[in-house]
Amino acid sequence: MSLTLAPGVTYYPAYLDRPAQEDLLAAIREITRAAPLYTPRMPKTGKPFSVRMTNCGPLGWVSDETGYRYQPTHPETGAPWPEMPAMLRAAWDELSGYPHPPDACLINFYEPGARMGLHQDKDEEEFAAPVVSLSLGDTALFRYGGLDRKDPTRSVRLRSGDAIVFGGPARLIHHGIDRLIAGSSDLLPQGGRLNLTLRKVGRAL
Ligand SMILES: O=C(O)CCC(=O)C(=O)O
Ligand SMILES: [Mn+2]
Repeated sequence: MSLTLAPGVTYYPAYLDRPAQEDLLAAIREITRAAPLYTPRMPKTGKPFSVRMTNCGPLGWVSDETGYRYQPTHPETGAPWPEMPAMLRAAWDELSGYPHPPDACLINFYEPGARMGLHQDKDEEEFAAPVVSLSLGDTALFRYGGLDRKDPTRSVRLRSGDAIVFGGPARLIHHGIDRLIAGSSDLLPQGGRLNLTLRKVGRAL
């Protein structure tokens, strides 16, 4: 089942059932053993993000004082990012409508008080591919607006197992996470939320 929230924004409530969420969580735990969550910093100011991050796949999104970018290695360990689990590739194939594999999966970990300000995903070269996002753990208030930062916004609650895809006319919409709803899921024993965003970074040949 899917709902079109706006042109190019498709929401798939309960896309992953509980066993699939548990499998994905196990795969993420393995990834974080090889590529630990780290605290990114804002370009220029160096202010730490409240969200911790890691990546899997050939490329990973990182942020530090020098800027935002994709790179093939973990910023702290220097090791290549772990492989993307097959179930993420399967989700991309099912949801993206795009004929090439993703080359990056950003993994965001939100502790109960973490948030993510309104932003656009625009560090990729290939905007013909959508962004496919999966949520695990506590429900989050996802805010989305338009191409202009000042456009009106709406919000949707992303629950554990939900998927949301934004592409086509919505590929560059502003979006962010206002807050988590504490205690809304028992998937993560300590609470909090994981979000995975699959992206095609480089141009397809
Ligand atoms: O956590 C989310 O649902 C959104 C994450 C996001 O927008 C990003 O990582 O660029
Ligand atoms: Mn984003």
